Amino acid sequence: MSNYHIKHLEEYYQVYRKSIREPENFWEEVAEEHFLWRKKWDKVLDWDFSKPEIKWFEGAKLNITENCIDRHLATRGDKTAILFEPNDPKEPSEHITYRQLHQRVNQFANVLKENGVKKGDRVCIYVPMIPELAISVLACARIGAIHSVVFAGFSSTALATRINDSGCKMVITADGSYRGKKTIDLKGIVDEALESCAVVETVLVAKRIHSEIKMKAGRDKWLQPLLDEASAECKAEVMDAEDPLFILYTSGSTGKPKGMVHTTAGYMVYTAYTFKNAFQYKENDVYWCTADIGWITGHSYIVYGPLANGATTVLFEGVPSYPDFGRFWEIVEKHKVNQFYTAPTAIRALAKQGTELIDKYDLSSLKVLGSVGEPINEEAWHWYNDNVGKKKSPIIDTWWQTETGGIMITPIPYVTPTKPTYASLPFIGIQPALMDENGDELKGNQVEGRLCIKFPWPSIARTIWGNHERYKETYFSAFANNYFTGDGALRDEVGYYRITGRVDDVIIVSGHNLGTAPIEDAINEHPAVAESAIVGFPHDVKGSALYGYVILKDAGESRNHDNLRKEINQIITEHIGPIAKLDKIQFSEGLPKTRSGKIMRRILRKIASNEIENLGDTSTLLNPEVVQNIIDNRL
Ligand code: 6R9
Repeated sequence: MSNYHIKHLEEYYQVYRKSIREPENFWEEVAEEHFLWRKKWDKVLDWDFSKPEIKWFEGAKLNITENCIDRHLATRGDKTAILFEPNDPKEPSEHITYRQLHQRVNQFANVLKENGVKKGDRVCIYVPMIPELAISVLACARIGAIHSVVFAGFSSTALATRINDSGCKMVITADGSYRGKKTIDLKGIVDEALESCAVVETVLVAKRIHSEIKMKAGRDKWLQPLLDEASAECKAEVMDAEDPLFILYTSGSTGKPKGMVHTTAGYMVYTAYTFKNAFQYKENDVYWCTADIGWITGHSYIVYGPLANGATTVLFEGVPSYPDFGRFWEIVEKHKVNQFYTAPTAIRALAKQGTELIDKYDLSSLKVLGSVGEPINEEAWHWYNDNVGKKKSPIIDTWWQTETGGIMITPIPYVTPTKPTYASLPFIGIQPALMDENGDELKGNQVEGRLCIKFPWPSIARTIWGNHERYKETYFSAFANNYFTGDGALRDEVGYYRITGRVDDVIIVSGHNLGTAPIEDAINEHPAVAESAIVGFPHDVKGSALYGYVILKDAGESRNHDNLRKEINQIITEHIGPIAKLDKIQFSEGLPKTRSGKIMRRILRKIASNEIENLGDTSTLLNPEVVQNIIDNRL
């Protein structure tokens, strides 16, 4: 198991250095020792960032589902692969063993084939967080169909755009979904979307909420009867290393969503290797990532990474607030969860509830706590560390992107000493660089700039579906021969990285570059503040000035708002300096967020600048209703 499982800091540095000096040898060793290949590669890596073209393990043949399922049958056939925890805690959880997963994926794969899906075809998966979601993803991979999962909270318009962009001939969905107390009419949304999707021939419908839905003759089919008829044996399609495995859409700052294309071998190797190390996963651990499979976090760290390691991965259908805000902790206790991976936005929402509901449950099984999706502010970090981890479970603040496929910068728990708000050190094989505005690399420590990656890693997205030019333009044009992440970062005196936020979030006030994250961190230190977001707005003298949107913990906060404003600016002055003081502070009920919990600053920026006529598309927001409220109360 050389190199595969890092156990102390010295070993990290040793392995890291090797992975940088001899990347091809390093990844070849990892690939050889831990995976099942139908045929090994002719060449480990071929790359040219100027085209850009990146190929890993060229010439190799494999099927990722044989690595995620079949390979484990001999030793882990009766081990739980997927542990399904339903929305309603009264409904029993379901343990799907590796053997059962094998049968169910094969049956599903046969149903796909019988319905005309072939290798290379695109299949849209619009399914809530139920076992059929993971199973349909794997069934596509089994037969070499390219899955395009669309988060089952997106609107019909967003769904239609994605179906048409990649030309999906089939949609897999469910009658409806549960979300806390609510049910959502998924099939109705699909029907609406398909009015503008002529490419779709077949819709397979899983039964979840047993609602009355319309089935269109010749197009729509109930899934279960087809599965019942299907054989539980389906030979895995033999894929080339660089055959596309999936498309996943990510929204750009402008224009239509980008269908990021991930390919087979490199993605498998990197997600498996990062999973094992970033979570220090050991046989018999129970691992839980609260993300939705509709996001990259769910693809890489609910499905592929864990299953490639023969792990037990929890799949949770519900929400953190149902039936109450203790639900996450109840699940941790019930399944004795060892690794828990969530997002800062969830941590802040839970922190708002205090600790009473945490104290009710036994969280002693926890060994590793993860964070992903946005910078984790200092207050949330400490709350997570003190109350959930009881100061004994390291927090891994994992920085990465849909485009990177896997975790890029993270502490390795029990190996890398953590530092609040720092994603810390690059993962094995990752070569970050910070650039100044002129495109020159900032060498040494204590520097801040734009975050790039200098050298390819196995799971980098290979293109944007149908638009290689845009791929080149977006990621490889800003800095020659570098992948540009779009994020800003600083490197501290010991070489730890702190992500300062999207570069488009950088606000220049009187010539000073200010990242949003450190200022928001400071504001959130105020005891009355639950969450905040700052944006720039035009200012005669300063160029830009800062506008803050602040959510108070107690909406009925009786204290004088002007005093609160003064106190907030005082804290900012103490933490960053008077240059970062806010010109305007609006107390609002909520912040517009994407479905994955990222603040939509584009909208806040427009409101702050009084450009409310043209707010752009708000339909994919988690909470479109807060927008009007913010507009009405703008300063
Ligand atoms: C995995 C995922 C990517 C963007 C990324 C960055 C932000 C993610 C972060 C983080 C600070 C972290 N981001 N993790 N910022 N610290 N630990 O979230 O992918 O949805 O594509 O978002 O999210 O800005 O560029 P994706």
